[in-house]
Amino acid sequence: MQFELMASMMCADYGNLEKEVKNLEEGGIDSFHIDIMDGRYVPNFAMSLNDMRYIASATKKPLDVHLMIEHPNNRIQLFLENLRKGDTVYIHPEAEYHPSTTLQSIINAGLIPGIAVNPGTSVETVMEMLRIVKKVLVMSVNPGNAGQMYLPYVGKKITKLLALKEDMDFEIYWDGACSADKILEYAPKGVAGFVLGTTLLFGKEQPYADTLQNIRKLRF
Ligand code: S6P
Ligand code: MG
Repeated sequence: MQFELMASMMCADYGNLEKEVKNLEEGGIDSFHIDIMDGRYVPNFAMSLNDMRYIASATKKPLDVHLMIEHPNNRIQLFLENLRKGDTVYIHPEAEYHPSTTLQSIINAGLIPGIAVNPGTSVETVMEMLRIVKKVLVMSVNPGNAGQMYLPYVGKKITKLLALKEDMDFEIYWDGACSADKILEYAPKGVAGFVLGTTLLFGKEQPYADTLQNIRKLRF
């Protein structure tokens, strides 16, 4: 079964970031998920521009940049100019007056445009944007923190999005409290990738390579 695994780098050990990137890369991670926060759109500060720049310099794997900031269009160039073809930038539509303008800036920079959909945001609210983006990051926890509980009502939204993805030409990604049983349930249904944080990947006794291999060996 084909699916992507992304490492949520806000959960990494910042005392050993170079080693963390290397171990994840050697362990077979597909991309690095970068949670950028401004303390306003979400009640936390996680990663910022310099963290993203460092990880971009430390790996050739794609970056998956999740902007949890108010009015990203005001500062989007700072991020775009430090990214490469094949990297993705997600915005939260609620954080922007004109999200389609911001998505166009991402497209114009040659990057992959995405939206992040909060647990309380309906598919109907973002319907027109589904025509513009290539990726939809479904938040199965409220944005802002790692280590939260999965919100089960998000499952119905994923079912709705799965029914639309072929016609509207986008892929669905999972972000928040991702466990092996979620991958077992949703990869066969067509969810293209999963962000791995404290639930499955970080802060465990197990080396990243073993965890990632065990996920790839899941019996669907
Ligand atoms: C949350 C953020 C996520 C988390 C990730 C952590 O605001 O967008 O990317 O870092 O979900 O995973 P976990 O398994 O600790 O919930
Ligand atoms: Mg995220």
